[in-house]
Amino acid sequence: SKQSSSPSAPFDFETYMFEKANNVNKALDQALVVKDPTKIHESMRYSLLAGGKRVRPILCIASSNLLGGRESAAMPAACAVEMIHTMTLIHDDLPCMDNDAVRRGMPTNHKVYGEDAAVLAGDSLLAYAFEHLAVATAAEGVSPERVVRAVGELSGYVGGSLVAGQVADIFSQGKSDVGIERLEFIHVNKTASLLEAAVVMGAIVGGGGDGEIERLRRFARCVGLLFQVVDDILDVTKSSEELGKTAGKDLVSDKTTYPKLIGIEKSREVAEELSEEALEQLAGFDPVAAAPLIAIAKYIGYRNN
Ligand code: GRG
Repeated sequence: SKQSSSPSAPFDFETYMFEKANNVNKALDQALVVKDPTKIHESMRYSLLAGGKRVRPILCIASSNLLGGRESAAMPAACAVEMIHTMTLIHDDLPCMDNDAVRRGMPTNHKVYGEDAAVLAGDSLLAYAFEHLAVATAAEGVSPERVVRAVGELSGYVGGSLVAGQVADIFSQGKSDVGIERLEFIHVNKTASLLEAAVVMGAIVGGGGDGEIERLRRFARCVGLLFQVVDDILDVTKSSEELGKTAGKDLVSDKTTYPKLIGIEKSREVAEELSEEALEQLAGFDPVAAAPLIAIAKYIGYRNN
C-alpha cells in the first residue's frame, strides 16, 4: 500500500491529502460532541462534517510540519480554522445573504434546521473555534505565548478581514464600476484571509521564528489569491464547455471577475505570477519538508475543476 510517511519515499500528493483529510475529519468529529440541546449541536455537526476538501486545516498541519511541529499540536488550530470556515459558509448561505439551498452537495443548514438554528449554529461554531484553539493547543504543551499569538492571529483575520471581505463583496454586487483593486481587496479578505490564518497559526504552534512566520504568511496570501483567480478562470472555461460557446456565464452575470476585467489570457498570467511568488517564499526551506506546501500550491494553481 502507498505510504506518505516514509521520508525516503517520493511525495505522493493524493495519498497525503487523503490521509490528512481523514485525520482532520476524525479530530473534528471528536472535538464537537452532541450535548443538550441536541438540535443545535447536531446542526453544527451537520455542516462541520459535511465533507469539503479540508484545504485550510491541511495547510495548517503542513505549515507546522515544515517547521518541525507535531501534527497533534497543530490539529486544534487546524480544526478551529475549519470551524470558522464552516460558520462563514452557514451564514453565507442564509436567505439574508446568498440564499443558497445546496452546499457541499447537501441541503444548506437553514434548509434542514431552520434559520434561527443556523444563525446560532454559526455563532456557536465561531466562539467554540477559539475555545478549542486555546484549550486544546495548550493541552498539547504549546507555550502560552504561542497559544495567545495564534488566538490573536485568528481573531484578527476573522474580525478584521473576513467580515470586511464579505461586506465589500455584498456592496459591490450588481455594480459596474468594480475595478481590479476592489476585486483584489474582496478576494484577499474573503478568501485568502482564512488560508493565511491557517498557515500562520501552523507556523506559530509549530515553533517558527518571526521570519519564517512572515514568509509563510506571504506564501498563503499568494495561494489564497491564486485560488480565487483560478476559480474565476474555471467559471468561464467550464461554462463555455457546458454551453459550447466562447463566452461563459461569468462574462454575462453581474459578478465581477478577473477574466471580465482583464481577459482570460491576462488572468492566466496573473495566476502564473501568483504561483511563482508563492513558491519563491518556500525557496529557503528544506525542499523535502516543503513538498506538501509546494504540492498544495501547484494543485490550487493548476486544478481544472
Ligand atoms: C466571521 C462573523 C463572521 C461572519 C462571516 C459570511 C461571511 C462573514 C463570510 C463569507 C465568506 C465566504 C463565503 C467566503 C468564501 C470562501 C470560499 C472560497 C469558499 C469555498 O471554499 P472551499 O473550496 O470549500 O475550500 P470546501 O467546501 O471544499 O470547504
